[in-house]
Amino acid sequence: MTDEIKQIDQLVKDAKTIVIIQADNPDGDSLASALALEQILEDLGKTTHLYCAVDMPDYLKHLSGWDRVSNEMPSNFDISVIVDTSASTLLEKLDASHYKHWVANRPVIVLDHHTDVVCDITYATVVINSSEAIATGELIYMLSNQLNWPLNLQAKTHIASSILSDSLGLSSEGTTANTYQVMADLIGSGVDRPALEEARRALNKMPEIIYRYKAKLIERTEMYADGRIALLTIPHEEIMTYSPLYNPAPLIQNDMLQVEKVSVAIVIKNYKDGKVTGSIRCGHGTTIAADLAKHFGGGGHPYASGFKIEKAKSQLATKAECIKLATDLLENIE
Ligand SMILES: [Mn+2]
Repeated sequence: MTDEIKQIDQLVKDAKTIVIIQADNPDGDSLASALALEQILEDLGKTTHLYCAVDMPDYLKHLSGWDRVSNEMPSNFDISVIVDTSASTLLEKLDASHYKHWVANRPVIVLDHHTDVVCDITYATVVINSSEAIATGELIYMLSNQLNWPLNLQAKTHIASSILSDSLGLSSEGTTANTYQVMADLIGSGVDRPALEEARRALNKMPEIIYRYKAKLIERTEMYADGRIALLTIPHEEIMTYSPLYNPAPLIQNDMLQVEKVSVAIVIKNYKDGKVTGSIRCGHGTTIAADLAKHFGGGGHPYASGFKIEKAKSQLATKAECIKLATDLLENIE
């Protein structure tokens, strides 16, 4: 057992009330691993609170318990656990709030698997950033085995959801034999995988208006670098109209990558106040997503990443810079 694991064991043993924190970009792994941890810690007799500065997006609402996540924090707690991020830029909303001092003045455990990022959360007490885990949920499973933490069926189900989410249904590059082994153990001990799939699909159904909007997005997709980069810009008005119903990036990005020759799919959202966000997905063998996002102050994985610029000097220039850099990065890996 490593020193970090021993330290986590002790911190949890000594704590009565624990806050579980997700970053400003909640996803299937961060939510499911937070919910798994909630089950484990409650079974250990702890009182838990789930915190995220931003609302849970609709597409995650198939994960039962999502509605227990709050953007408020209790004033009395003993320790906190940050799941699925090591990057302080993804905790900006927490850092800007009065909660930051509450968190920073108590022990903080960071559980992550984004090994391209060195933890820069200055108030972290103990950090595990695992290169072996495909999802934070897998790391929690590993910790549970080592520390004899109880895993009830709901916790196991959430761990399975977190792994399926970050491995894109066990299909992504980082999926290892061990990932399958963990999934096999979970299913063998009662997790109903078809039910998880069905719940996710039911929630991912789109309203007709979104189906028709998708046609417009396909029509508007721009190709660069000899057809290797597909790029789409979503203007403010469309973000306002369609984003509450369905996030445009996941609506279109997989289809972009299904076009022959395309190996990078970029969706840029331009907000009225000058904010720009970018979502980047890469096809098999094209590992430039994290590098591209990092240039704009973001981060992520080799195949999936994102960035956010609070106030771009010029949204058009940001787009041009993104295309230029993506083209350069593509040439570098060739
Ligand atoms: Mn993750």
